[in-house]
Amino acid sequence: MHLPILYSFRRCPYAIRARMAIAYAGINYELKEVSLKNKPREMLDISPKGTTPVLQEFSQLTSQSFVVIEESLDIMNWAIAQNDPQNWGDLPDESLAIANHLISTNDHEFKQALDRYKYANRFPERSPEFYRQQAEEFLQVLEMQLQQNHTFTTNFLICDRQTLTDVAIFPFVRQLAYVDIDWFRSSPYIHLQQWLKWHETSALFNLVMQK
Ligand SMILES: N[C@@H](CCC(=O)N[C@@H](CS)C(=O)NCC(=O)O)C(=O)O
Repeated sequence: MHLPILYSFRRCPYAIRARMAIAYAGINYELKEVSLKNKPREMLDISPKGTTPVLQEFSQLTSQSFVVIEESLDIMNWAIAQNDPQNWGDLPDESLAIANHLISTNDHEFKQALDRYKYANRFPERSPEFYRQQAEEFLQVLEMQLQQNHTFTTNFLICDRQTLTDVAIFPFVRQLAYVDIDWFRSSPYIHLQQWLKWHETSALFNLVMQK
């Protein structure tokens, strides 16, 4: 039997969330760490757009390549469709729209501001602080969400437990925090700081970051 292959780049936030969902679902897979500067031909052959992560699944019967999934969110959903032990995908109906909206804002507006803040020298039209303020609009939304969902240990974005939404967004907030960790730690986003700490000290995150 041919295990699914995940083409991944260790520090890529999209790849991190895909690896977390696959590990959470307990799926056995073969990890292929790629260099973004020198992407392997086998990966580009199945996914010419050339972004990580890419998941390749093989038919059980023929061992032929069977499904290629080129978007990290789709890989997360593929994983939890197979096994979802803590109901990451099982959200209260009224929360579904919020969850989708948060992930979409993360992947578009927030990601763009994050890149500009992180690589501010490539976007000299404005200061790093300007881009950070753009990103903070989303941090404020997250902070408000977290305030609403209390637990004893930490707060989560959608309800009183970790769901796919937390995992989909956390690697990006982590990236932003470490651009200037002193700023982040002294920022007013207290719940977000706790939430980030909870996720980055979790066994799951540390498992998928192992070298
Ligand atoms: N929408 C894609 C985005 C993936 C993505 O942009 N990954 C980055 C790495 S973090 C990438 O591969 N960039 C191409 C490159 O740097 O050549 C997804 O969710 O999987």
